[in-house]
Amino acid sequence: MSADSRARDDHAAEIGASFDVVVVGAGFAGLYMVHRLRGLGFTVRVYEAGGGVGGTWYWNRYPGARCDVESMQYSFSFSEDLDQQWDWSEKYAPQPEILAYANHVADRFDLRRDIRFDTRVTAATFDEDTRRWRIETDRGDNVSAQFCIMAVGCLSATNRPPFEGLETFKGPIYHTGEWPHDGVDFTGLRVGVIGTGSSAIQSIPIIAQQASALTVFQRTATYTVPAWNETLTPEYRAAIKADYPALRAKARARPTGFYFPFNMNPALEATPEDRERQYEEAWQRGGLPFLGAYGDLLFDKEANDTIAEFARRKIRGIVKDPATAELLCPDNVFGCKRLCVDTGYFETYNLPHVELVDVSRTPIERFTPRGIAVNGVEYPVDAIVCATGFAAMTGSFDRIRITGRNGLTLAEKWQAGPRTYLGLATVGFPNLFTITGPGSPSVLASMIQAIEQHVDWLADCIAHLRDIGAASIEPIDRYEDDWVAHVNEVSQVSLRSTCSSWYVGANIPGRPRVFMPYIGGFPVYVQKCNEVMSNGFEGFVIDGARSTNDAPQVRLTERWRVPLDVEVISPAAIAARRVPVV
Ligand code: N01
Repeated sequence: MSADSRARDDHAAEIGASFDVVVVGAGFAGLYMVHRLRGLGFTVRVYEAGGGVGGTWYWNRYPGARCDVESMQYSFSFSEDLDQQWDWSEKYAPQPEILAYANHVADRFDLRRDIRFDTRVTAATFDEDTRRWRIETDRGDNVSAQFCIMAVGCLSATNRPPFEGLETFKGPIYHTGEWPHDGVDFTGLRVGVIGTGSSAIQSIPIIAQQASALTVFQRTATYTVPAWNETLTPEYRAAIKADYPALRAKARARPTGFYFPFNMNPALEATPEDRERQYEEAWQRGGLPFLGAYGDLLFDKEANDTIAEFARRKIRGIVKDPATAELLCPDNVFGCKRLCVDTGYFETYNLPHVELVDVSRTPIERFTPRGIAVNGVEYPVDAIVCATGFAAMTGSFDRIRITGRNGLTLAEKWQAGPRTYLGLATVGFPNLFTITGPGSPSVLASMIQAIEQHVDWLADCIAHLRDIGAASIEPIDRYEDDWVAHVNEVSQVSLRSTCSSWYVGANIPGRPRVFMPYIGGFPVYVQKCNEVMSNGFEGFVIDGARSTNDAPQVRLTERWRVPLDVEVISPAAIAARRVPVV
């Protein structure tokens, strides 16, 4: 059944029902979580605000949406049969195909029966007497669970800037992150797009094909690398499938959680001619691996200047109008904001009906009934697309009233920035877990790998707690403080911490400026999680366990043991500032 063909979920409100685990969200994280928990015999209820599974890929249906990690890797790795039987059509699959994959997974593993769709969790409250969570939804559900798992996504809560005069605009206003399910036909319309991040860069070339006029409002110019997307041949797929586990293992050993060849040498030790050749080759391979051209690009500003200048030369070579080309040339650190991957983005500005408006110095003044005003000029448009991004990492938590011990809310605790232990849990909120939460590699790794590692860790953890009859688990202050300090310290060695990106919450005025994902690399992080578990959940206090003289038995999911024969990027390499990350 496709997500779109479903009737609205009309389940009667469940009041007083009790589960082992409630999972919030049925994106890739929620889907795999319910699969693992059910396999372990736990009772689970999943609540999903959308009308179907898929999370990000359910909501982000804007034209041109597709992944920018190669599909053969941007997919679940937990089932060899699934890997073997699913065929990706393109190097970077389009959104409908990724959504179809999510639906296939839900059907194949019979996951829907535990999911309540069209149901948004509004509150989660910890009851200190019972040590259970009470979960409430906008449909009147009021249930309890020993564990509550937030699988709410890192980029889910849309950022809708409160432009003045918004309500006066006569035409439709769309947000890329909440795109109409029936699609939008811009044929013959004058369209305004606000923003030039990944969503805009993917959608602008397609919208330009339909619109009679397209005006792009740019606040910050963006670095983007060609995708060189292509159809996958049966031979290519077969070659990977012949030893898929090997590719998956290599991917897990990479700082990014996905595999691509990279060069650990420093850019500044190469001659200008060698650098040029290296960058050109990397550009011709395209995509996010472009940042792997040298090992020091995100650590040494001088090295970074060389790749930034190369990228600017490319822009000037593509965009014919020199003034437009200059406006499109970013002047910030290359890869500091999330690198974009495009198909024909810069070329779009050579079309006669496409205009670029700089709003970096004079911001958008207001929406008018017929358009958008900037610096006293009204740009007439029939429809507006806000490609303005998300309240990243913490925005999805802000939409739920989460109350832990002593009446403390998560919003209060995270007022100055999110605080977690390993991005998995937070002091004051026992038995509450976050999948790819702030403080974990999450958005700096291939998301599906990051999700699977968290889900497996949590499944192993919850099974262990059941084995020992424990009532609750909660991080210890000191360990959380140390982890938050470590996440912050590691971020300082990277140039990524230097610009106003959504990684630091700076895309939205008023949010605390904190580098939220863990930048120390995926395998280093996985090893840390493994150690914590192997040491009997070091850094957590476990309450109410049966007394036993046995040493704690842990159930670490085998594939997350980092094999000794893979090259792991070590903390020493990070300190030496030689880590190609994307
Ligand atoms: O959002 P963004 P996104 N006035 O925050 C501008 C993932 N993703 O949805 O840079 C004018 O990147 C804002 O300007 P500035 C990926 O991780 C992946 O595009 O803040 N402009 C910026 O240009 C990505 O990074 C894919 O100065 C305003 C844009 O809006 C993340 O999601 C595809 C403004 C927002 O860009 C977010 O991407 C899509 C204002 N008031 C997304 N407010 C793949 O390819 C904001 N902007 C897999």
